[in-house]
Order: sequence, then C-alpha cells, then structure tokens
Amino acid sequence: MSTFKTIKSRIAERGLIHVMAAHSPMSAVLAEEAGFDGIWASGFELSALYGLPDMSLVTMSQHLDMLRAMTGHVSIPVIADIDTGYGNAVNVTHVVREYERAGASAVVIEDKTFPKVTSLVAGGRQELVRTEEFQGKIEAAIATRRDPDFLIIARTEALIAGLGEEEALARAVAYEAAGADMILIHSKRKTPNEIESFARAWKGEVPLVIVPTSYPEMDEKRIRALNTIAMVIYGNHGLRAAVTAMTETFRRIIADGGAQNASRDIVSVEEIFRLQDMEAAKDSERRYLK
Ligand code: SPV
Ligand code: MG
Repeated sequence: MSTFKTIKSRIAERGLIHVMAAHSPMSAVLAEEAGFDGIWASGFELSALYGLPDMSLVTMSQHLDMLRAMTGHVSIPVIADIDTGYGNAVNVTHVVREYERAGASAVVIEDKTFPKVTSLVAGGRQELVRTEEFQGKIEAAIATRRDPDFLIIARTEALIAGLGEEEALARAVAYEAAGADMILIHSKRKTPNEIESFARAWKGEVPLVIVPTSYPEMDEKRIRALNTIAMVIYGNHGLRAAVTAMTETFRRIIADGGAQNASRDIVSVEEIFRLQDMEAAKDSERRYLK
C-alpha cells in the first residue's frame, strides 16, 4: 500500500477529484481502470442490487462485506456511504471503527433520521435530525478514527428536505465546527442553480462534495469555476449503464431465439477471465499443486 494516495493528497494535486459509484469488486475495478480517483460504495446501488429501495433496508454487515471486497480489489480510495450511521452517535463509533478496519478511506454520514428514505425520489419522506444531534455523530466519528487521513464527510440533506439555503448553510457551518473534513451538499433539482448558489455562498474552510445525478450538465468546468467543490461523486451511472446493457442483451436473445447476434456486441469471456485475474490463479496452480 506504499503507493496508495490518500484522498487529501489527490485533492491537493488536482483540486477536484472524480469518484464513481460501485456495487461490487468488478464494477470498482472497471471504475479504477477508467481513471477515476476513488470509489463511492453507494448505498443506493447496493440496495438496488438486492432489488430493494434505498431505505435503510440493506444492513450494515451487508454493506460492509461488499466494501471490504471492493477495497481488496482496487488501489484507489473507497468512500463508504454509511447513510445515517445505522443509529445514533454510539452506533457511529462502532460503524467508523468497522469501516476503517475494512479498508475504507472515508465515510459519508447524512443528517437524516433512521430509517432514511432515498434522496432523489419524488415525494420522499425527508426528515432531518437536530443539528446538535448530528454534531454529536460527527464528533463521535472524529474521536473514533485512528488515521487522521480517514475522512469524516458530513452530508446535509437540508436542500433535499426543502428547508432552503439558509438552513443548509447553517448546518454546514455547524458540521464543520464539529470537525467534519468535508461537507457533502445534495440537491435533487434538475438544474445546477441550487448547488451553484450554495457553493458560492459557502465561506467555510473545508471543501464541498456534490453528487450531480439530477443535474448532469454540471460538468468539470462549471464545478471548478466555483472554487469550493473538491469532490464530485457520480452516484449510480455504472448501475444504470448495466441495467441498460442487460435489458437490451436479454431482449435480443429472446427476440433472436439465441445468442448468435448478442454475443458479438458484449465483452468476451476472456475479458471476464482478465477481470477475475484468472492468470494469477493458473500461476498458483502451476506452482503449488504438486
Ligand atoms: C447513494 O449513491 O447511495 C447516495 C447518493 O447516497 S443518492 O442516491 O443520490 O442519495
Ligand atoms: Mg446513499
């Protein structure tokens, strides 16, 4: 791990880092190979993999197991989406200890009540905990981490809950005061205006994180122009691309009465062998199976 670059050093080098959501070691490897700076261990993607809505139904141990599998396969930082921290500030101490030990480089904790409701759904029930209560969760996380490079990222859902910019800013200020290393500000608006306004108004020391799923025209140039955002998370593009590709391929095989056409347009089995590192397994066979 000596060549492992921390999130902080990546941000110091580049100003802005690009993080892709993954839901499995293979999707994480594909994101690393494509050139992303980090992996977002997304609760939304993992919930969807289980065919479940993202409403605190996937357990911590399910998410932690998948995160551990991912950290074992990539050499870029993995940022854990721990939702609300699976309970109160006491739960957060346990969660942070476990995720750091599993190889995560950061956790993102959001200020919603447990069980949470996914942020982007229309008409979702969005309830926030008191600011002081959430400060306690951040303080618990900071006090628990062992490595100061393990980042505690505080996520406010004030805009998602319709509470307005003033409340979002007040919460972000309070979370920075509690020790948060970065602030994730989420929005479900279809245009970047709400986030751009927040990012311009942000006068804190710590940088911002955004997840521009619902406002994809917010590209790198536009983000850099604001000077306050250091991390952009692409929250679900791998999963959505996989659904598109699987749906199309499955339908074609049914329609064609076989895989004769579909086979030509998907990766070869050899490419899957490469992603599984079959070579290393064959090498081990040659050396050790006596
Ligand atoms: C996730 O990917 O799990 C997130 C981002 O938390 S969102 O789904 O937009 O809430
Ligand atoms: Mg999530």
